Amino acid sequence: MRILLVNPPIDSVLAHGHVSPVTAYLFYNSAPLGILYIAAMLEQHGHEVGVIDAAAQGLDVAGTVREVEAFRPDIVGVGSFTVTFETTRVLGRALKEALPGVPLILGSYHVTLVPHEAMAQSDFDVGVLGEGEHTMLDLVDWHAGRRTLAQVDGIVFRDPSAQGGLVFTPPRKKLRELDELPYPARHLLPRNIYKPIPVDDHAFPKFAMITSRGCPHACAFCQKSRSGYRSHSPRYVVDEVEHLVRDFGARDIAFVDSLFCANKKRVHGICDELIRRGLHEQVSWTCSSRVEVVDRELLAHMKEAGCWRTRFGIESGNDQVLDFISKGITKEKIRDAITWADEVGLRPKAFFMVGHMPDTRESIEETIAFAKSLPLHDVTVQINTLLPETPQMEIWRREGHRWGRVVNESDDEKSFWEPTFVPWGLEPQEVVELHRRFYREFYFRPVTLARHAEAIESWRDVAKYVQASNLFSFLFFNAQRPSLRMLRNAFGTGGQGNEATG
Ligand code: B12
Ligand code: SF4
Repeated sequence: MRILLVNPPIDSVLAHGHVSPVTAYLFYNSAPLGILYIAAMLEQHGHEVGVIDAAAQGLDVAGTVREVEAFRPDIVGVGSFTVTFETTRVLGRALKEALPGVPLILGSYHVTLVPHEAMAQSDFDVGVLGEGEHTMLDLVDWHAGRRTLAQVDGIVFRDPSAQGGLVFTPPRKKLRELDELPYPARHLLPRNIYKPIPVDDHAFPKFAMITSRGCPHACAFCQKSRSGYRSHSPRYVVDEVEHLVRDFGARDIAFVDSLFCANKKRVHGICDELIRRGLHEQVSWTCSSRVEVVDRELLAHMKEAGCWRTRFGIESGNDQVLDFISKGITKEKIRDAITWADEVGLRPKAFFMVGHMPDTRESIEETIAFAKSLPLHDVTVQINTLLPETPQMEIWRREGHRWGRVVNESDDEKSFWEPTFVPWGLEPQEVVELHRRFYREFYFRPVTLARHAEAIESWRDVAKYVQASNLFSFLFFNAQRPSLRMLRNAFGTGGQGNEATG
């Protein structure tokens, strides 16, 4: 059977007139691994599979429909996050008109989290809830007449005679033996279309890999909280690294697991195996961790095995906020982990958010000061957004009025970079100003500039910073293009810059 899997275009995002540089980098910097795992599984079972990453390939809805038609698929699957759902809805309608007899399957986070809403608002025939590898194989069987939809676990499908017009089948069991999966079918996408953001661009080509699924923790803002952690064995992980180096010429790998370092023994095992096979000299890598999991010994071993960066979720520098978001970490632990990572040469990067429910101007200022007091090399700062089915959304439903108000209902690209939820005591513009100030205060310091200068080894490194000047001016000044006046203001030679917040 011919099956086409699509990562949707971002027309609704583009419709805002001007795509922010953050979006331009974020939407195109990593392959859709979920889709590629499903594609690999279908190929393994003898099907002809195509993959379109419409956003990364620069296709709009009309262009995507043309590509889909050209493939002549028997089944089309589209995977949508919440931010891309609006375009996915439009794409679904266009595909239904162009290919009326072809079953349209909707998968990935949005339909999994809010299935009633996603199905009610779209023309997809079936929604796949959770992991899609085995469910898609069963759906192919259904299309071939070998089983009914009711016999496919983990889906929602339309049935006018059912209550609400939808039937939910029993949940699909989570995959236990991840090592049985084939590697993601990266060969189905054009080569090297994904470009890392400059501060994450260590060596190219760079590939994303995922070595575990889910997360045992329960941070209030996160959709991965308590999602059942499972991992690949060190051997499988290093086999895949070897495959990426040998078959794709990988020079850098981002392990994009929610929590790569959940299990120290496994990470030591991966490091031992990378070193044993000499891969630590051929490819570098980065990963995520939690501060309370790592120790100096583990971080040093990672460095020896080729890791050049660890990413830590810190989120706030205020104790009450850390408690509220159930981060389960203390400032002391944070300081220890970041200091060790820096000492062993891992160039630590941290994620922060401003606009947590209990945040005030003072707590955000405390967070900025805390970030600056740590030996961090880079930060990513986002504006807190209430995502569906997170513990934070539960709090909002229960007692939201205590904490603040929603100022923008949209789930579009503005989420995370412009306020949607604003705590009482703060104005939306103030949150934006504090967010951009966080970036300016963190980066425009001799110590951070020196750390970045140290990492510049070639003209390519210089060029990537120049190319990203629009990204920096957006993050630092909330402006689309850099200007000399902004820089003068930033370095304190021209008074306070209105451009920064205007
Ligand atoms: C890598 C990653 C990215 C990469 C690649 C994204 C991609 N298209 O895969 C990049 C950097 C581009 C990215 C960007 C963003 N991301 Co992101 N990302 C991740 C991350 C860390 C890993 C995703 C992954 O590869 N998982 C591994 C695969 C195997 O699992 P999977 O994706 O769940 O796929 C399975 C099922 O979902 C399902 N499935 C998936 N697709 C399809 C398609 C079909 C047809 C079917 C049937 C099934 C199906 O089957 C798959 C295999 O079992 C996750 C967190 C996480 N650990 O999962 C966040 C996550 C997915 N990202 C998230 C967000 C919010 C974003 C951004 C909005 C960030 C931002 N601030 O702007 C953007 C939006 C990008 C976009 N185009 O929509 C949220 C999603 C929330 C939501 N409700 O949508 C997550 C869950 C993080 C979080 N904890 O909140 N992201
Ligand atoms: S923020 Fe990180 S540690 Fe917390 S629940 Fe989400 S994935 Fe897990």
